[in-house]
Amino acid sequence: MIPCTLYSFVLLSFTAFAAAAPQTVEPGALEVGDAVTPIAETEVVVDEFGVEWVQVPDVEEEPVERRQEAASTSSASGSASGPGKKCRQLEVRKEWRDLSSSNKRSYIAAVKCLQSTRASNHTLPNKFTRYDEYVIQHTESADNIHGVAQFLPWHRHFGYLYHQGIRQCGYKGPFPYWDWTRDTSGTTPVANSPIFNPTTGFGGNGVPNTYTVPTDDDGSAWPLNPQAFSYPAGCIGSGPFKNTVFHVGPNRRLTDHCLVRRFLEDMRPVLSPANINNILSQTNYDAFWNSLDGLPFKPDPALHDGGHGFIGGDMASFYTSNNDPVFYLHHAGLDRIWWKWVSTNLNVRLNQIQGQTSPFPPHGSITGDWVLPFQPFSSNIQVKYTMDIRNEPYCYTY
Ligand SMILES: [Cu+2]
Repeated sequence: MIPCTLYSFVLLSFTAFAAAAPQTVEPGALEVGDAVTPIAETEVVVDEFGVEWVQVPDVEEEPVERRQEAASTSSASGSASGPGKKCRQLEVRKEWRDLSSSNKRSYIAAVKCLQSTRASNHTLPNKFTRYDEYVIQHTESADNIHGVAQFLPWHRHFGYLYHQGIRQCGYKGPFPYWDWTRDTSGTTPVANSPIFNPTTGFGGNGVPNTYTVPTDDDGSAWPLNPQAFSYPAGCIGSGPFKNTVFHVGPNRRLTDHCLVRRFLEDMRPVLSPANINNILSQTNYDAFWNSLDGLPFKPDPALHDGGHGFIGGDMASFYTSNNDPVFYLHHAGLDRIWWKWVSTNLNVRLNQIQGQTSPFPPHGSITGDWVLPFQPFSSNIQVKYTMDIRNEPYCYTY
């Protein structure tokens, strides 16, 4: 993942992450727009694709015991060094609207490449694509990774696996995320966000009466939310995915269908700076993840499900929400909020994992050894190896 050609354009900058100074007192709430406490002076190298690579100073050898432990866990990256090893350089992820026009085009082209490449699993019928395989994996894991403490770790690793696929389809720019507050801090409808621009984004709203929701019982614990698929839901009427045929979903079905959306501006408050600052002010991991996760496990919407509910249609399908390519920007946005929260008190929070492992009794209690399910799509990985994005296989920052 290290680019072979690096520009000689070198910047010295103060970065958002760093080896933490001893810090045991909980700091005040972090404002959404704030940079995380600058600590170390770090070199940033910008490559020809516009990716900023933060050079990590003093990558020392891992203690032998830890290295062996890491080596015994199969690495999802396929690298020999294994998960948990400090990265030599970190890719800085970018908000969608901060990507260059050519990177936006290239990213969309890579998504369409996944959607037109035959699935790696050849036991699937011909029509199934590499993109569909990510949707199948989300479906298979869904009941074990939502409404639980491992929700954030699982989706972090899943986002990394998707980024690998996007890279294999030729995208070399920064991996994009969605900062909802850039849409909700003003008065412009979220639907007018550059994220949903028909030419430089992911296309817009559904066209009413162009999609009929299946009404059969799909046998799932979380049936389709009728509101998310109700009038004026429909096939998207613009953008690069307007004519794309998806083969998985909605929910636990296998049907050929268009990408369905139904924007719901009512979700605006849960995507607002005030709501996100409240999430960032939580003082332990259990309170933190609970504050960003709401429906269908809690009575009120929160940031995670609010983003799904705002877009509606496929994004609101519990099992197959990642049919909508915006899923990955939304979840990278959540991943960023998690990292922001951790960065505020690295000493305490970097390895802090607490909370239930099942939304139903007996709820269980998570530890770092909890195994996140990715088979047969990829290797399983333990929660403890997902906690630090500056470690392999992740190697990124925000
Ligand atoms: Cu999910």
